[in-house]
Amino acid sequence: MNTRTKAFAAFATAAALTLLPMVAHADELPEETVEVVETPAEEIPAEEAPIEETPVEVPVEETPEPDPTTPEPPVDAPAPVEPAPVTPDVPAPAETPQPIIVEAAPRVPIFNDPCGTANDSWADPGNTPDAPWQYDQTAPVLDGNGEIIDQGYVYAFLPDTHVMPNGNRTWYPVWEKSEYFTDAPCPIEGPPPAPIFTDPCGADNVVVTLPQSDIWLYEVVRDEVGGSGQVLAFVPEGFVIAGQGGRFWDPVFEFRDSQVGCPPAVPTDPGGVSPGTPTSDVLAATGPADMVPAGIIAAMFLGLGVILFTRRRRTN
Ligand SMILES: [Ca+2]
Ligand SMILES: [Ca+2]
Repeated sequence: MNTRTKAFAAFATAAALTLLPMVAHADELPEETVEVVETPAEEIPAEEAPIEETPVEVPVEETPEPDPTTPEPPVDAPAPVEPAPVTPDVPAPAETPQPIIVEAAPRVPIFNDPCGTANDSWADPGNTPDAPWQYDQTAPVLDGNGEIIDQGYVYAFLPDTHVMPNGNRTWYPVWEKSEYFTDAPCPIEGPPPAPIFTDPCGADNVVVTLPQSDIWLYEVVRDEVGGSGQVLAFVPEGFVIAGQGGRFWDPVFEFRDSQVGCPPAVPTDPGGVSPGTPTSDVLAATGPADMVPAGIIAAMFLGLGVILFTRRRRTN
């Protein structure tokens, strides 16, 4: 037996001597001494067992370059879109320039007020460029008969580019035209031309002939009975009769029918003149003055007849 073998044999003997008593009293060990405490795997903190991640390489798919010679695939046409309602173009709001403030008052219009009312007028007084006042008037106010009861007024206003300091563009107060148009009547000298009256035979038939005049107006007023009446002469509105005042001439022109009857109508007889019917105005006259010449003529004819008869008797 060599040295190594002798050593191994000595180690084995010593070990056997140590383990034999333990094996002999193995059933005498308390059970709790051999209990194995198992630790649940899930209770092990993850950090106690870090897992080293291994990077995974993801292959990148390269996009092939388009071939210019290859025609592009057709693109699907987009779905029809419902047309939006057409709305008028609304221009973008432009910047509104600030109006120019006008502190100068407008000028007073020029009122032209001749006598009467027909030619009354007013004129724009004009303005300087830095105060471009404009002028207008309101319509006259009429009553139910169309007569002017209010001349209205004239007012001044500014264009949109200008404004008064108070923000208004219309000037107040306005110019009342009734204060400037006096309506002073124009005087007319009298007397007016007189009308002509013609009174033919018969009742209530006076013929009135009115004169022609550029100023005077006439109105015929007849009585209901008697064939009488009046003619009024007057001047138009806006005029006055000088020296008298008013518009109606005094006195009025009166007329009265004479009521003289007409002579009996002469009956027409194409076969001749009926005996006893007057054939002339002379014979028809019945007054004493008209009777004298007729009697004289009759006497002359009678005398001439007697003379001729006497001479014929003598000559016979
Ligand atoms: Ca006037
Ligand atoms: Ca008459």
